[in-house]
Amino acid sequence: MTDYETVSADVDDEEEIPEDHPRYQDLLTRHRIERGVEKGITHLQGMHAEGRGSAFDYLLGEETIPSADEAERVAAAHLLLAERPVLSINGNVAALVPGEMVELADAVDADLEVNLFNRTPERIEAIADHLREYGAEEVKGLEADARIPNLDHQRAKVDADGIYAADVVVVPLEDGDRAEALEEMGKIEIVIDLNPLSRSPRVAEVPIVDNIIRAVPNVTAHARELADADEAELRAIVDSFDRENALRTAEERIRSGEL
Ligand code: PTJ
Repeated sequence: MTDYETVSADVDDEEEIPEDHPRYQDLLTRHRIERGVEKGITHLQGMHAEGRGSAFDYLLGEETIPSADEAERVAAAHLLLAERPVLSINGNVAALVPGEMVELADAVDADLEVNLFNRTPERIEAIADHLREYGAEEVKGLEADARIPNLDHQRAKVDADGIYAADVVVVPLEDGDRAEALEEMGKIEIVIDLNPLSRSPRVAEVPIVDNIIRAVPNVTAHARELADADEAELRAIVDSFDRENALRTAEERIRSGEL
């Protein structure tokens, strides 16, 4: 047995997790979700969601596969082309990648909007405060003065000048109902989800089958690299993308077990 296996699941600070631990990303993710629950940001159900995600990530080899990297570049191009891009934040996203979402919003000039399945005023406030601690200047989702049509749960509540009016929406880690309803509204959706069979990546214009902790910084890196690209170049990147191939490649990788 190595010393690594004795790393406690309840370390006080994520700095205590050794970066060269073979399961570093998984330990870091679990730690952030636990802290999110303690801080009132992440719902307990978020732990189940994380468990599902981590099983798929294990089978993907816990790395960004080439088709996901391509999808992340296409996502960056869509966000740079967008008139009103919005990044949707739930309790898992806020716990896992708060600073990374703020950086991406900054790189592509997007809004951040809190949108929750298990919506309470306390959680909305806690998440908005958390994002502000990580440098967000404006956080949408508190007004909730518009509704996504054909969706009868809390996730229908959006800001009229946020997700409701957006042309491109980043939708990470959620089930498919809202993704389908947003698609019916004609939005371009970029979905980050480790399960290629889940409904949300299947309705997305750009399905990103990757762990959000790797995906978001990589979309930002692509956006920075494409910052000076002209519209024709960005459109060519977007048009060349084959979403079916991205989903198929990820599923094959997971099913084959060839790491
Ligand atoms: O904060 P709330 O109240 O809005 O609730 C959020 C949760 C996550 C609880 C809610 O949206 C939910 O129950 O989602 P699901 O239906 O469990 O879907 C989550 C999806 O995200 C699953 O397909 C997981 O495989 C995937 N997933 C989990 N962790 C990650 C992930 N995908 C990428 N990166 C991850 N770290």
